[in-house]
Amino acid sequence: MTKPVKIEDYRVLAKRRLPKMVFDYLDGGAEDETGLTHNRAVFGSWRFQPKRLTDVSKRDLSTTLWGQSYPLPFLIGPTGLNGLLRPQGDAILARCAAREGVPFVLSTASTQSIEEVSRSSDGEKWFQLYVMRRDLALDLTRRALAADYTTLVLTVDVPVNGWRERDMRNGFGLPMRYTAKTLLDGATHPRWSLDLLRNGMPQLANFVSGRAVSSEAQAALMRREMDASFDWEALAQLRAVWPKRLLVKGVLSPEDAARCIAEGADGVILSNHGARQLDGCLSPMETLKGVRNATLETVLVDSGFRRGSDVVKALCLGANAVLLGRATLFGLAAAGEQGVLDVISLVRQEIDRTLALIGVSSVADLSSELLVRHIHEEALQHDAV
Ligand code: HOC
Repeated sequence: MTKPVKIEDYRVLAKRRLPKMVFDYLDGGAEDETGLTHNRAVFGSWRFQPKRLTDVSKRDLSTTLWGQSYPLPFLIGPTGLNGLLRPQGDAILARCAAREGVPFVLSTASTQSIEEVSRSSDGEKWFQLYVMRRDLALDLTRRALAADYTTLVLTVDVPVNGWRERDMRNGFGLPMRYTAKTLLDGATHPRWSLDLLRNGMPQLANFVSGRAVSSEAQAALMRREMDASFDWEALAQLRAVWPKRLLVKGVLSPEDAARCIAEGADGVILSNHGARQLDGCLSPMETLKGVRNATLETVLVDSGFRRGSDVVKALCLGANAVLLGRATLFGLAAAGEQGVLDVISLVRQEIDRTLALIGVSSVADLSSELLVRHIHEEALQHDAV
């Protein structure tokens, strides 16, 4: 391929470099994967109605979160097992985010430890929490606090694990089982296998043995034993022990968003977990405007963002910023640190160009008046906005 010019090009390169089972883990969704298609299709249901004859010669992409200005209206969201895509994947992502002046969110399911990633960059880091057991969650929370993570992101859309049929068919799971099929998969992707053998084995060994998180947390995580009893009362208890900013991720309704804020959260992240949990649910884009009407607090959003224009649409509908998941991971898998920086640069340029083309010179001036909803697919007739 000649030089990649869009995120999808990085996806194609990632697919080439990764063994099928690793790519499928990254790319796949739950059950019939209708959520993956829906998350993308929904962006097309809003069309821009540009303003003309406005001065867009200078454009400002910065956004403000809790009174602090960030140069870009997107950050790098939490994703698990990034060391499978590239050795030290999370440290790379954290460094790239720091270089661009945006936060990086470390997943509980990282192949590196909370402390190691903290040491790897001096940028702003947030920690995403899965609650497997309450005592383990408390332990992770204390470690994140001690390691200077500024924000805790509590994920609430995994009371049980999503049913990921690609992973089941491929026999993808940890610890990795070595079968003729998995060995052949690795052997036919030698660049990935050699990189892992040369640079990734200590990290993976730490992950599998539990030294990356904690052995108990790791074992529970690998069995995906989530605490399905975690409720509003548990959220209040977590709020009481975490003194810094707290965000709740996985919210999809205005009522839940308003209640999170009432319980003391500093904001919500609207998400359907990149269509990896409940296949038949709404895209967070469809609930964004309703949530914005329900709260004045910070509203972030993820799931399916692949274009700068997608980010601009979310900002028009009231999001304060967007989290990128697979987009930066495609860059990481395809070309390591440079790939992540290239993806960030592409999205930045696309946002900048979109602003100019819709006649708006700053992210702060975006509003829903710039969008017209144009439902052209039967699948999109459920309009929750
Ligand atoms: C074995 C642990 O958020 C996802 C990630 C977390 C995966 C953890 C897997 O894919 O939903």
